[in-house]
Formats: sequence, structure tokens, C-alpha cells
Amino acid sequence: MTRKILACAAAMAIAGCGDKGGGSSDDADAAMDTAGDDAGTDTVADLPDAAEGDTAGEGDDTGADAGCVADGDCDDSDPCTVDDCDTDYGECSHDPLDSDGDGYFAAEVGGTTCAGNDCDDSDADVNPGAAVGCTASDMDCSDLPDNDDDGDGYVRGAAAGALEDCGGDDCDDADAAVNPGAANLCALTDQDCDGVNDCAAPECPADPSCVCPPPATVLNCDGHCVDTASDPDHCGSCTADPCPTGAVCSVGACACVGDGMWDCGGPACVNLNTDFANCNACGHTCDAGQTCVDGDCTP
Ligand SMILES: [Ca+2]
Ligand SMILES: [Ca+2]
Ligand SMILES: [Ca+2]
Ligand SMILES: [Ca+2]
Repeated sequence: MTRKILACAAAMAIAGCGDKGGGSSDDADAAMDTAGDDAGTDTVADLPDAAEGDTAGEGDDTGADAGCVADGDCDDSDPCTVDDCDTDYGECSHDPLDSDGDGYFAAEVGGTTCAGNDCDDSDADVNPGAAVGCTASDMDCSDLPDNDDDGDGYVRGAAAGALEDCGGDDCDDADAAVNPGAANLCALTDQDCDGVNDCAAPECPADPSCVCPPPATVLNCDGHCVDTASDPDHCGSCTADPCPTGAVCSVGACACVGDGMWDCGGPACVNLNTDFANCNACGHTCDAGQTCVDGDCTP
């Protein structure tokens, strides 16, 4: 491997150009030195050499480096790189490995994870830029079979958008939630790939086979998708009695709001601190003439 001659070549007559020490060349003739012996007359630009103490690879002929004379001198113990010695400069390079020459660097070598993204650096047909075809192999390094691009286990069919029809029955190979095994979801599009959107959103038909979208607490209550975790009219289930007035539905249970407020089974929450018929407890009625004060029946 060779490199273009340094810009220093244009200044060959300048004593010491390129030699370390800036202007204090130790060549006897004050010309440039490429032989590594710091002696004699050079006819080309000064190149860094081990004898002058520079092999860093930056080509500035300054600094101290170990230098190299063969590729074997450049082993960096990293299997992900190709170690090369530029013998003109005595400089090492460590380029990412592309064993199959497909233009993509290796993602892994011998169990070591590399910075590249070629999932098979021994096969030039396999790389992240490969076209997605209908093979069951992963040619484009997506970690998924090419004929099942959304990874839902169903091979792509005709209505799969821009990708090739692979003769399968997945009607949307870009959405893993859509396939012949999917629930008959209440949605804007056909979810189970039977060719009909028989549970069209926004409302869900009363047909119990039509399933409301997640979360699982959202149920099809007579044709309405209702979150039974929070809906006070269907708190806990589609058939639950409405929560009493003054209550909220929290995590599927009615809860009266306010200090002393309680659900005693009536149409409204009662205040156990002051309610004559539910003084301190549901159903505890004060005697005639008494009043309920702070949960006590008082004369
Ligand atoms: Ca490669
Ligand atoms: Ca490859
Ligand atoms: Ca699929
Ligand atoms: Ca799908």
C-alpha cells in the first residue's frame, strides 16, 4: 500500500522538512530522509520512519511510534478489523472487516460482536441492503424470515403492500397484530384477514366474537367498547350495577369520594359521620329523636 506524497514534497529544499525537531534535520545534506537511516540524499519527500521515531499513521513525521515493517506487526487483537502495515510509512491501519466484500462490515466474528451490521459476512448475498424476497431465510439481516416481514408467523400474501406476494395468508405483513390468527378486533380495517371488516370501529357490533382493542379491561358491552376498569356504569363488568352517585370507578370497583362517604348499596353514597340511617356503619339507624354526629347517635 502506498500513499500520496506528503505536501512536504513541495518544500524539499527546506532543511529538515518532515524530520522531527522542526528544522534541525540530522541528514548530513539537509535534504529529506526516507531510508530510515537519517543519512544520505533522498530524492522523494520525507516519509516518516522508525529511525526518526515516527510511525503514527498521521504522516506528519512527528511523535514517537513503534513502527511496522509487515502486516504482522499491526495485530491489535481485534478480530473485527483487518490489520495492515503501510510499509512506505511504517504505519498500521485497522479497517473494519468485510470478508465477503458486499460493502457491509461484519456484525460478529468468532463470537465477538463488531460494529458492523452484516449478519453473515461470509455470504455477499446476505446483508442489510439485500432485497426482501420470499425465501424463509433472513437475507436482509432483519432477524426475521424474508417471507414474514412482521414476524407474526404468517407468510405474506397478496394484500401485503409493496413487498412481493409470497402466496401466504398474512394480509398485512407490516403489522404483526393483523393475521388470520388474530382476534376479530373492532378496528377500522380487517384484522383477521378474512377479507371482511366484520367488527368495524368505532363501535363494536354486539356480536361477542368482536373483540375490543386492548387493554383487556375494555370489553364489548352490547356493542360498545367500554373500559370496565373506569366506567362507573359498567364498573368491573358489563353487567355490573352503576356506581352510586358520588362514586368513581377505580380499577374495576366503585369508590365513594370524600371523608366518611360510603357505598351502602343505595343509589348514592352516604356519609357515615352524619347519616341517621347509616351512622358509623351501613344500616346502623339512630333512635327516634337522635341525630348522627361524627358517627355517634346523640340525643
Ligand atoms: Ca460483508
Ligand atoms: Ca454478507
Ligand atoms: Ca407476517
Ligand atoms: Ca401480519
